[in-house]
Amino acid sequence: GLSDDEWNRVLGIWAKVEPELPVHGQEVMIRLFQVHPETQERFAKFKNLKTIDELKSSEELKKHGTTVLTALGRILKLKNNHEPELKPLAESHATKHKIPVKFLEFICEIIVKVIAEKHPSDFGADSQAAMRKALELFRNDMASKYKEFGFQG
Ligand code: HE6
Repeated sequence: GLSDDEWNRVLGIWAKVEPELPVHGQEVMIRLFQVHPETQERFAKFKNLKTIDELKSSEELKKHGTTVLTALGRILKLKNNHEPELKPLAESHATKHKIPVKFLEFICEIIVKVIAEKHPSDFGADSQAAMRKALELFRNDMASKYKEFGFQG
């Protein structure tokens, strides 16, 4: 798990992200689709958005980015006790969307980069390391829940 200091760093930067969650969420989704186009294919409602302009002007994509980061924020705030919140997310992503753990790795890496770009003076090396650790915990626990739901990920 993470130390108290590490959780304080994670939740401290998250408090700066939250007032502009839709902007961060939109950027994360667009970046995910650009860097890993195979992830975009998983979304029936987004796979037809071809150009960067189409991605940027999609209110639905912005809304989805907000949904994703809201869910992640809830999980982070539960620190090491995220099981009840994580379980339904693991279930839908394992059995319904069938999203490989690799794709979760992709989005986690992009989340760190987007936060680092938007908050350069509040997200130093120690905070980035703490966030990476929190996201790794999230992914590992998603991966083990995936297995419980019979998805190898
Ligand atoms: Fe997904 N997702 N997601 N997801 N998701 C979500 C929270 C998805 C995610 C990573 C989702 C995904 C494909 C997520 C999804 C729907 C992810 C919520 C709350 C919902 C929802 O309630 O609608 C992470 C890290 C978090 C917190 C891919 C690819 C990745 C990497 C759908 C295809 C799909 C859907 O609704 O179809």
